[in-house]
Amino acid sequence: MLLDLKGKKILVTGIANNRSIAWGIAQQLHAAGAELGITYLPDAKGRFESKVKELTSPLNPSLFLPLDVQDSRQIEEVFNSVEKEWGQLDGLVHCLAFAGKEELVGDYSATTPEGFARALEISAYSLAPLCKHGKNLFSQGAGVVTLTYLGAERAIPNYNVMGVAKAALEASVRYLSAELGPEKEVRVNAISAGPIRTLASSAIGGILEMIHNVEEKAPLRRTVTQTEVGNTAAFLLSDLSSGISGQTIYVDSGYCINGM
Ligand code: NAD
Ligand code: IMJ
Repeated sequence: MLLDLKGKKILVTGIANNRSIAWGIAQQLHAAGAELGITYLPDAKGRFESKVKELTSPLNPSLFLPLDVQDSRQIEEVFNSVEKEWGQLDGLVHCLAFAGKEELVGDYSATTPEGFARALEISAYSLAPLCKHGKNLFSQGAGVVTLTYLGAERAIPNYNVMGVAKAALEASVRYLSAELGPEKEVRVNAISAGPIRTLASSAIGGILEMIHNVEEKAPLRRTVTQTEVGNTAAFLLSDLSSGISGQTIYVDSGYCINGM
């Protein structure tokens, strides 16, 4: 097999349910032979934990850990476990974002400083501490992949502060790529996915309109699937992409090439 992740230990964040993009990624990484570690966002009632555990158990993850990226102790504990159980890290998937609902409707100028800080902290900043803690554990040629959206570079209705966060995330990918490349050829890249119906998109006004727009105008005349994003993540975490770092790769049916 050309695309081979056998022997690679990869940590996947951002699985909430069976529609999550991170779930599509985890399945394709598993299919390519990777050994997986899964993190979930802990909540008071433990509902996410049991749901994500049940969903991911067919992939036999060798690590299953709570991670709220706003909690620096949890970040430390995740990497302590990676060090103890794996001793190395060959891949990291950052597939999470959050902004307050009220920030994702109406005027961008109405964004509050608290709303701005929270969206940027969770959706963009979090990649930096994950890479910092991963630094000593990354193997030669390890990969980091994050998820972004076209709203980073175009004004897309209601995306608002998330667009600003994704712009910061894409810039972070370039800075982290410059930082992590020299020593061990660790590569950092982003996948810019087209609109997909997930928990994080279905709650949004105008998502169906955006999807219809893609179906009418994208070169492929259809939306993309979680599996297609997963296949690109597998490529970016494999040795097949050994020359690629600091990039944003579009998995969007070609939508972003259109002039209008
Ligand atoms: P999702 O709701 O399934 O995933 C979002 C994840 O973020 C959830 O698992 C949630 O638990 C996690 N999360 C939120 N706050 C967190 C925190 N403080 N700490 C740790 N985890 C936290 O939705 P999705 O669409 O699969 O989103 C995954 C990524 O894909 C996001 O970065 C999103 O911006 C990006 N993306 C989505 C689309 C789309 O149309 N769905 C398009 C392009 C990019
Ligand atoms: C999100 C908002 C506005 C327009 C949007 C989206 N379009 C798409 C999304 C057109 C495709 C989904 N997307 C790319 C995201 O990154 C979503 C992030 C997000 C979603 C929610 C919904 C529920 C909530 N907070 C959120 N924070 C971030 O409370």
